[in-house]
This record gives sequence, C-alpha cells and structure tokens, in this order.
Amino acid sequence: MKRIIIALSLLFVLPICGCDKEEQIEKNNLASYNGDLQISGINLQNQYGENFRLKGISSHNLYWFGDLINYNTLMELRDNWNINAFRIAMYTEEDGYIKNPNIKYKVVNIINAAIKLDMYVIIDWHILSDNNPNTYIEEAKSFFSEIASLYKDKPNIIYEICNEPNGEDIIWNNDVKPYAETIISTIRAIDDDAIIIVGTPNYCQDFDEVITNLLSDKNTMYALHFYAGTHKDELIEHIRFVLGANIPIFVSEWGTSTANGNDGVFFEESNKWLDFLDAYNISWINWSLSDKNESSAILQNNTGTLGIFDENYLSDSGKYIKNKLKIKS
Ligand code: DCB
Repeated sequence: MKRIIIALSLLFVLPICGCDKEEQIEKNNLASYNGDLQISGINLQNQYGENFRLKGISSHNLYWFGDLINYNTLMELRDNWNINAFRIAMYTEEDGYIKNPNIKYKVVNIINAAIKLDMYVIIDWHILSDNNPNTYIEEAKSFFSEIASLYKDKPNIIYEICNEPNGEDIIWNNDVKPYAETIISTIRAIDDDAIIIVGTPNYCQDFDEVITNLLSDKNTMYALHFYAGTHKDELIEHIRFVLGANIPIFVSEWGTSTANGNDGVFFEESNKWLDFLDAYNISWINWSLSDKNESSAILQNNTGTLGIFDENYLSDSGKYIKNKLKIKS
C-alpha cells in the first residue's frame, strides 16, 4: 500500500516539478518577477539585486506607425522574439504630441497592453527636430505628471524624458541637465522609484560634461544611442571611458543602419556593438518597429504586421534583430 502511494504521488509530483521549472525560466524575464528595477554602479538590477537587462524594440513615430502595436503584436514579440521591453516613441514634433496631443490615448493603450503582458515599457518623449528639450518643457511636465499619476504603482514603467538633444549650442550643463532636473522632480513628486532615462547631447553620444556634472537622482540612467553604420570605434572608446567613471548607461535606441535610418544593414559593426554591450550588461532597444522603406525598419516595406508573425516578411535588419533577441543572457 505504502509503495503504491509513493508511486502514485511521484506520478503527480514529477510532471508538476517539470512545469514549474519551465515557468520559472520564463518568469525570469517578466516584470512580475523582476519588480521595481534599481541601479547599482553601472548595472540595472531587479528587485532582488540581481543584474538584469532589458532588450526590446522601439516603435517608429507613434503617430505614423502606431497601428502596428497592439496587444497581439506585443504578445508575439514577447513570446517569439523574447523581448522584455517595448519603447513607445512619442514624437513631440513631426505630427507628434504638440500638434496631436490625443496621441497620449494611444500611449496609454499600449502601456496597458504591456502591463497585461507583464512586460516593461519605456515612455519616450521623442524630441528630435526641436533640438532643445526646453522647447516644450511645459508640455513635458504635464504629460509626465499625467502618466506618472496613472502608473505610479506599476513596476513596468520606465520614463525616457528626452530622446535626443541635438544641435551645437545645446549642451548638458546649461540645457539638458536643468531640463532633466525639472522633469525628474515632476515625476518624483508622484512616482518615487521608477527608472528614468535621460538623453545626452549630440543625439545621445556626448558624455563629456555629464561625467563631471551628474544628476543626483539615484534611479536615473543616461542614454547612449548609436547607428552601427555611422558610429564606430571612436564612440565605443568614449563609452568605455564613461563606464569606467561608473555612469549607468541605457541604450534606449540603436539601429543596424547609418544615422539617417537607412543605407543598408551593417552586420559586422552591429555584432561589435552588441558584444560590447554584452560585456557591460547594458540594456538595448532596437530602432524600429515599422514597415517603412528604410534599412532600420524591421518589417519589409508595406507589409503591415505580417513580419512580426512570419519571418518571410521581415527585413534583413528584422531577421538579424530577431536572432539576436533570442539569445538569452
Ligand atoms: C535618431 C532618432 C530617430 C531617427 C533615427 C534614425 O535620429 F531618434 O527618430 O529615426 O535616429 O535617423 C528616423 C526615422 C526616419 C524619419 C526620421 C525623422 O528612421 O524614418 O524620417 O527619424 O522622423 C538621429 C540619430 C543620430 C544622428 C542623427 C539623427 N546623428 N537624426 O548621429 O547624426 O538626424 O535623426
């Protein structure tokens, strides 16, 4: 009788253990497991103080390519591409928030889908042709207070407060840092612990002034953006130096193309950059989820969402990125 009971219980227990282990592996990638993220030195960490990396894809201009993003496409990207973060590029200009403030409802829909799917989501205030983040600082304050009030209790949210400050006269000490201090205090008055990513001058490539004039907020990271066909060894060496100064970097946007988003896919240079990011445990987000006719788009031109589900419709960059995302680390 005893033996039968043992045999029977083994029968039940064994498959359950197997299941648990499988689920455990997947859970390690989810927001419910990793919880509130934090920073230790240059590392992003989960709530248990374990090093943790976010890897994912960015939307293109949400106003132009927002239809590609919904619960089903995000679920596919999570389950079959292995992304654990999605970046919502909400442009300020170029048909963005300033002209079309209702785009925020699309942002909210995507955030809600990402939360349901247990993923992290980066809310990117995508300045670009407006060069100076201070141009629309009042709008940024009201946008981020609204978003923070809605999601202050969710571990899923990451705020990226200015995509790419640019222009020769836009510098860290006088322009970007004061802007960041204002927006960080706006967010912190509501959400005291979410990760905040701050863009750096010259399209997120110039850290010279950042190094000697850091922000005091402890959960802030600095954005590095690169395009493999344009930015090469010189930028890698600059960043190695920045990391040596213990500055936490988040690659919230990079492309396999040149800096205009086009001109072909630079595989060798992309490999070099990804090896570098692996060596330093740096999180990365690829530009972009679109079917525009340009090399950095992950989908073939005018194919809609097909490529997300079927590799035959992926661009060369899309195939490359999907393979890289599947490698767990
Ligand atoms: C960044 C921007 C991003 C831009 C990509 C590729 O810009 F954050 O918005 O995306 O990198 O250029 C491109 C799209 C195009 C679109 C254009 C304007 O791919 O389809 O027409 O935005 O909306 C960068 C990054 C780096 C540099 C320059 C730019 N750089 N830039 O190092 O010079 O000029 O946009």
